[in-house]
Amino acid sequence: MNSNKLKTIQDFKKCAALIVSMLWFNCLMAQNPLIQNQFTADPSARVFNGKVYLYPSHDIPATPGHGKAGWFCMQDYHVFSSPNLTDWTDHGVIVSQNTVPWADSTAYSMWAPDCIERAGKYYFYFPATVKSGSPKGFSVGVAIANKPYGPFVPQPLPIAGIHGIDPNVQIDKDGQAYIYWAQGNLYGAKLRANMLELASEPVKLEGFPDKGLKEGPYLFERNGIYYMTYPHVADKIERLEYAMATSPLGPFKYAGVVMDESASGCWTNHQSVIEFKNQWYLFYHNDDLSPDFDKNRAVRADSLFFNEDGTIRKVIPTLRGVGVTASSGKIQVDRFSATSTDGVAVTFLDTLNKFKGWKATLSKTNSWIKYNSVSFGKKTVGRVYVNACSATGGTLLISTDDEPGKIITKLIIPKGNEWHIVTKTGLSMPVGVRNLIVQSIGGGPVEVDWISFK
Ligand code: FUB
Repeated sequence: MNSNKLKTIQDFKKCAALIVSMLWFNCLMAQNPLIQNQFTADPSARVFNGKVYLYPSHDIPATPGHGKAGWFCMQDYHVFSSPNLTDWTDHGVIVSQNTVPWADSTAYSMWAPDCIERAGKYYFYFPATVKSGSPKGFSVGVAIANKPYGPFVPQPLPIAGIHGIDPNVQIDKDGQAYIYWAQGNLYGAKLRANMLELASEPVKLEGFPDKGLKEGPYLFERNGIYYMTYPHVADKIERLEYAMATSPLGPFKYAGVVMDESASGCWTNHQSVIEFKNQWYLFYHNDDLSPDFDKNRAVRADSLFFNEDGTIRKVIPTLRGVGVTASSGKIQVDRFSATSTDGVAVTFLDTLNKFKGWKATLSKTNSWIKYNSVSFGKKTVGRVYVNACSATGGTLLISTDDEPGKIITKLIIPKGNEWHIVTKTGLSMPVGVRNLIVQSIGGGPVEVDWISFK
């Protein structure tokens, strides 16, 4: 083959790969962590108008003159929404330390927020360091909007009577609103109907372990039981616990652990709990995108279940997270539901830019990865795309494991040091929601970034 012809073929292949990647450009992340284009923490999830809205803190790395090195650095809040817990939209900045009249715009301390709807208005509660006046430290402010994603207008002053962090607001069945916050221990008070002023003296909530920092209160009600969830340093770092009561301000009774301390050692955790389409979910955070610095966190979600007696079953954190993944999107198999363990490693694609995400390496014959709940739709014939790299060359078996289990294809990943999208058409496709299995069945190690079907 002459060199001109070869060049044309190479150009064509590059062009085809570019077009294929552009087709996936708009797909947002669906697994844990939920948001992978920025650091997010302290997730307060809410269901408004049939969608899930996520109000997290927004961690950023401190830079000289902006925030304190080695500490939390947060200057604003974004809001995200999802119709299905799989596709997330970033609605951008809703409140910033530069636009809150009473907040110190040099403090970078916009910590854990919350948002609630009352009579068609959305009230966004956030802690920040006060600019001047007494007492110094954290107060809690409110910003109001007509839509869950803003625009939010901050109130000129913080809520009188609250000094602390991590506001959480709930409206009880009788219409009475309550606000909770933390200041080493957990506090609560009634809110007036305007949602801007306390209607009762703050009380220290009772029934929690005496020792160890408690913060991040988040209350929800189910079947007449009020569940107060909170992070607590029972030992060295935070774990998520809960207590139960029969009224919104308690007294509470300690009921157990919702999530153990993070295996990665992330010092903080922070939670919210929602019911969405008949399933309960726990939102929390970890340090997935910044394993060497746990003040740059990333929010996650996993399913939460109750026992018959109303107690909460401990949630085991997963990478797979929640929601059904469309087979036509990028299925990030490194966010697996299960693996063979032996011969499977998950590492960053680019350690200099961790926002690019992860890859899975299947290094041994028969090593495998399972990714559950992929929606294949109704098409019975299709094409697979695998973004892979194999220095030695290898073969993948792609199948589904559930009844009726199905081999979709055997795919040869050619030898080479470059990542490329390997594709094969004319495949007999599974239909409906299936668990996907990717297995190495020969050759050498294969690195896989994502898989997709069209
Ligand atoms: O994000 C800053 C603080 O870390 C939060 O306010 C706490 O709940 C902890 O997550």
